[in-house]
Amino acid sequence: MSDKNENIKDLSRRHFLRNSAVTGVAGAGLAGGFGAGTLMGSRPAEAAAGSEHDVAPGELDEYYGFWSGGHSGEVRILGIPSMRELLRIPVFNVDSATGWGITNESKRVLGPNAPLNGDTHHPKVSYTDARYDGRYCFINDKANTRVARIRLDIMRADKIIDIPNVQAIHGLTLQRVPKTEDVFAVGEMIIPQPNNGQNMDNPSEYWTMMTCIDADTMEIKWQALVDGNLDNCDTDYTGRFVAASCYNSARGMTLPEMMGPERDWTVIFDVPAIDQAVANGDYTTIGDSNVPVVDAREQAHQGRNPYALYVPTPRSPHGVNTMPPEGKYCVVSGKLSPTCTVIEWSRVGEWFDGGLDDPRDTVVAEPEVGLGPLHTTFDNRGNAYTSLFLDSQVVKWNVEDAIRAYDGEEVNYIRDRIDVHYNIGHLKATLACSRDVDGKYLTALSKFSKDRFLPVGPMHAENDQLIDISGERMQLIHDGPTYAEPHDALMIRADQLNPARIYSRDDPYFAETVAMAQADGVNLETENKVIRDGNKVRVYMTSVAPNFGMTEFRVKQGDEVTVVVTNLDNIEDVSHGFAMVNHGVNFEVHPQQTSSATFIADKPGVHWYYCSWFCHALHMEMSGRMLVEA
Ligand code: CUK
Ligand code: CUA
Repeated sequence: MSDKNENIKDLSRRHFLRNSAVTGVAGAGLAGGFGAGTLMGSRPAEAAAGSEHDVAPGELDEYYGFWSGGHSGEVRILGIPSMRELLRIPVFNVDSATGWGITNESKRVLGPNAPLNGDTHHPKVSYTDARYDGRYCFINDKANTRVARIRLDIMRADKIIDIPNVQAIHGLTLQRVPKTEDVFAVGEMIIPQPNNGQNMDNPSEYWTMMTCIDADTMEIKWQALVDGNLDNCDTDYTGRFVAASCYNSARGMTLPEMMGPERDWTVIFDVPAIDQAVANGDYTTIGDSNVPVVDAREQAHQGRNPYALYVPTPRSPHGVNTMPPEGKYCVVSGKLSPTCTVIEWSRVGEWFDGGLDDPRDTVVAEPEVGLGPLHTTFDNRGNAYTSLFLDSQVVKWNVEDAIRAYDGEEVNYIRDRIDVHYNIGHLKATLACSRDVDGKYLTALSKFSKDRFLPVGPMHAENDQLIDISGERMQLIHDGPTYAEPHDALMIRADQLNPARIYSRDDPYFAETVAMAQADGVNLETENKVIRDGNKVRVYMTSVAPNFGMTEFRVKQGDEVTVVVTNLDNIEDVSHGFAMVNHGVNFEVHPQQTSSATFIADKPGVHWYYCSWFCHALHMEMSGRMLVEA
């Protein structure tokens, strides 16, 4: 930001304060006081028009928002339009509050030796007939090449898998029709195949792949080898195709090399054709992995590639987004090109079925939208909204008009622009990845907040802004500081989710712990008992506010101790926690839940444990002693 802009902002803030004190309302005319020219189309005063979108204390939001937490490794749930953060779901991180990464139940999901960090980008909620069905949220881990599935009844991950043969899972998307059976995960970086220390010096032999995962079993169905680096992806509304943006088609290793060619690709996969190839045994495997790998590179095929269509797309395309509600078009955002490329899905079908010769014939528009287009979202009135990283704007444009312009007609397809603060990455409108798109709100995930919030040191908050898109012109209604670092988000109607209020005693999340108790002959709901098995000690206790069922237990120094707590409270929100002082152990035990953690009692003496979740007037007294004999 230049000083001049700073001054303008400062002025407009003071102007706003003065005017709102007088009128109590910030009118749209406020900015006009400075002349539209001075403000260069920036409309900061409209930020104050949010009162009609306020969610009063005690009132509930209209939408659930699912936010990626970036390199915090988590997924967050926000209420929209209040932008109130409702929950953090730990996934690829260790979480002190819930004990994710500490409990045996979470470690079973994470797997042995799981990395302690992650980088989530693209949360996607499962579909039935292209409508959100509220069953699962899938999320990628770019940092450690994993994919997780989160159960949306208990808001905990129940499966996390490593993806072989690729590095850095970035784009992630789901089959929409007839329902989510396939999960598509994009491997971003190109690597030698196999990546075993041989052939490291020949980048022209580095490759990456698209991975298809079974949504129910979370087993990998196949991988498809491609040309170039893959980036983002999205599916169509028939269940046949998945498209991925592909940058670095020249396979460069350095920035200048990666920016070489004028055009990269959008790679579109014919999913049933690849399924069929796998069924026919027409695949290889690589290294230690037994995942079927189908060769979808251009060079592997004489004539028409039956698995993948490479549509030349201007420079380093990034976002890939299918337009609702019918899913007629796919918009690929240019990033280094000021354009978006609109591909018509039915023409992709024609190409695969032999009806079109030139892959570019699938393109029906290529509007110029502004500098640094990254992602595109949609309303229910035929408009697209593209984030412009370099311009720090959201641009609204009409898709059918862009198609007419591409056909040579003189039409202006740009409808509106609004400044965002600052340098936006993803954006998403309410329900915009589903048939139920409603064109009400749009969230702009800005990468820099700079001067929008009180300074808190060198690390600044991100700024997730909410924009009202229900009218002709976009209106900024909320600034929401967030912790590092939301990439993508999605918003679904509140009625499309039906989370559990308390745990069910037969929840599979802790079924293995229940089975362990059964093998020990312990009834978790009624008994408090210590079972010794060599130097392994299992301590079973209940919790009912404000008491643990056991206020002391005795072990020997060096014992491996597993504490299992079952919360018998069955009133919503009466959660307990179990913290063992000086042992690095704390975990959640929500109503009717069983949780456990295992540690070594390596220090002789008295060690207190206490309830870490404020649960009762006598919460501080909810404690007990572990006596460790030397
Ligand atoms: S990416 Cu971050 S701004 Cu990972 Cu979807 Cu485009
Ligand atoms: Cu139980 Cu605090």
